[in-house]
Amino acid sequence: MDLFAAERYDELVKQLEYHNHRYYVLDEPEITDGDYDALMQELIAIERDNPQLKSPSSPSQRVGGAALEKFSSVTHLRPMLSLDNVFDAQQLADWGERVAGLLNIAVESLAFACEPKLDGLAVSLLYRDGVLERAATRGDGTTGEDITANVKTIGSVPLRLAGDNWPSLVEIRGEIYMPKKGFEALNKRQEAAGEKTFVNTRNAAAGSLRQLDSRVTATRPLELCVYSLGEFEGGVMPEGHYDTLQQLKSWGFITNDHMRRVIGAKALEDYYEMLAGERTGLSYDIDGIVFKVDSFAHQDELGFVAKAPRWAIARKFPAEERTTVLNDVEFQVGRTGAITPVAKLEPVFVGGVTVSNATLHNQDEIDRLGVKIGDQVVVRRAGDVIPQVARVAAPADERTPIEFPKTCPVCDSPVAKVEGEAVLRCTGGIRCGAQRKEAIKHFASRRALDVDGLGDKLVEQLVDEGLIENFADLFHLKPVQIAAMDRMGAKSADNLIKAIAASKETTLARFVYAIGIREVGETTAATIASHLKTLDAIEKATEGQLLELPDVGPVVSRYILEYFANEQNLQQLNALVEAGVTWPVIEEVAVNADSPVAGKTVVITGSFSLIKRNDAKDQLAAMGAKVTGSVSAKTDILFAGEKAGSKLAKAESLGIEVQNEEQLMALLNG
Ligand code: D41
Repeated sequence: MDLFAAERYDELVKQLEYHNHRYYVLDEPEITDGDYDALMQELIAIERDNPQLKSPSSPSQRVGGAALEKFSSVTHLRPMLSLDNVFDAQQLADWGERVAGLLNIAVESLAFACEPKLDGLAVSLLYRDGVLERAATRGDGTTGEDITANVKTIGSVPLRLAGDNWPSLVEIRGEIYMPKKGFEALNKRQEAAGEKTFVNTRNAAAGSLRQLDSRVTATRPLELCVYSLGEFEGGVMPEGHYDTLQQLKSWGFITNDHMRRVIGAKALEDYYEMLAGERTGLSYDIDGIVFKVDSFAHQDELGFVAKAPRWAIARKFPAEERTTVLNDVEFQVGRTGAITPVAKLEPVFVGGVTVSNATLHNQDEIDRLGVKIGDQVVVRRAGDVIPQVARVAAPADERTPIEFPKTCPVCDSPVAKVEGEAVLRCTGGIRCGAQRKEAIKHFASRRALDVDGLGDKLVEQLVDEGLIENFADLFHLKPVQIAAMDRMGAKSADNLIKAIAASKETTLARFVYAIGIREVGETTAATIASHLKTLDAIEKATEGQLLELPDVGPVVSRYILEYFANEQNLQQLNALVEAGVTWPVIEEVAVNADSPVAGKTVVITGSFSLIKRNDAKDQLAAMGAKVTGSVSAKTDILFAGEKAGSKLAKAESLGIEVQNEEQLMALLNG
């Protein structure tokens, strides 16, 4: 090997790391972009001639590499928790009092860390012996996607930790976001290139990180701001949040320079007011303020409830509101025939996106708002929430009342209102084009039969062209028919045919969910499948049997009975089975009659961090418990997770034994 090359290589790596840090982290470059590029090109040339020199932490990774087929999934070493929210000063003060009370400390002397809540994507970076090994999205908190190649292109992410005293393994967590300036520049570039622009900084950051080609990510103005530690081995943990951020800074990360350590509850509110005032002047978007109990000893003592730590809280900014004009109201027909009035608004930029449609829900909501067409209305939108009409700002001089149609706007069938329901429904059933489309979209959706590549637009077109009228027709589509649709070619048609064939192998739970019985969501479908075990048994189930099932009440059982009493539905199901839709046989599980819950009636409510509620239900049932859906005098134990709500209150008022997640896990683990 060329010794000179090896020496020069090490020197270049050091120089590039140094200048990278000066440029991206300190914002104080010492050399021009051109000089930096020249060093990078020299490095890349040496790597090309001496591939054995190139390491995974080489600065050349910053420019991106070969595109991936797809992201692989990553299980986090420790779950990435979420943040609970509060929305006003009182709730924030209550939180401060509550944590101080739990710690047995006067809130006036408790130390908190305060920082802006960046509006980006939470990520986890794993460093082994100081080298960035893996970067992953938060995902659902337990598993995320491996985005290592993309993250390496972000200039402010150290590929190797600076300084020393780093632990042998450390997981560092933070937010990847796009600063406002970079976002505007990116959108200008996109527009000039005839590419799609992004509606807000968060979507732009997400879209840029989700690129399979890291060379594209390398061109996007992303930043990382770090705020916590996950797994930590072979080193000395800092004592609290504030110290952690100092440590992270010394390792070469950017931390938020608005972070403050304060004492007492009053300071929390002061900090909120101060930063809320500076919000628009910040170089990045924030959607609230995060408050954390500073000391790790205190954090450990407080622990967490379900998925969120007790020791942290986000105070969200109020939903943004804007005034615009209600130009018209259109009526949309959903999968079950529900007719929803949709407000057609003069487009208005609110909460980070341009809004031109908002749901008006139903007649009751329209009456409550007292809104008529032509009025000035206030539109509200917070974060990812669906835009809403909050109230009438000013009635128009000439106002047109909103009138619900007498017949379905799609199929002209009569509409009906059921006693006790606020919604109006089309009575056309599957004969209604809108209901048919929605039903087929639902049938093919990810959580149902999961037909990859069968998007909403394509379903609409296939129905409009008369190629599919019911679920089973999907399985008889020919490649040439699909290839004739918009934006489809022979290759994509072929892929879709394969995906449709693959979707035939499903589970009974997915199948029951897919057929779209009213009020039967994923959870209820899974319950029905796991208890009744065969489609035949489900078809023949009596009201009594259905009411025995957890979470099935009189309304749901009536819909199930109605569904299977309908001859057309039964023909549909037969046609699907004949087309080859199958699922594995559900085995009988042995019931353990000696467990502490054998023969007991239990209810499980709220959310849990270590187990899915349905899995807990199945395990409890296997231990001989009767798991039911509502708390009554007959209930023996309520297992309550986070946000347990009314069931917990009822159990307490009835004096029923309540157990928390820890106790549940201890029970399940024997
Ligand atoms: O700036 C943020 N978006 C932010 C998010 C922050 N400053 N701190 C955070 N702290 C946490 C805990 C307390 C769980 C370590 C967070 C988040 N979590 C978070 N972001 C997305 C989910 C959770």
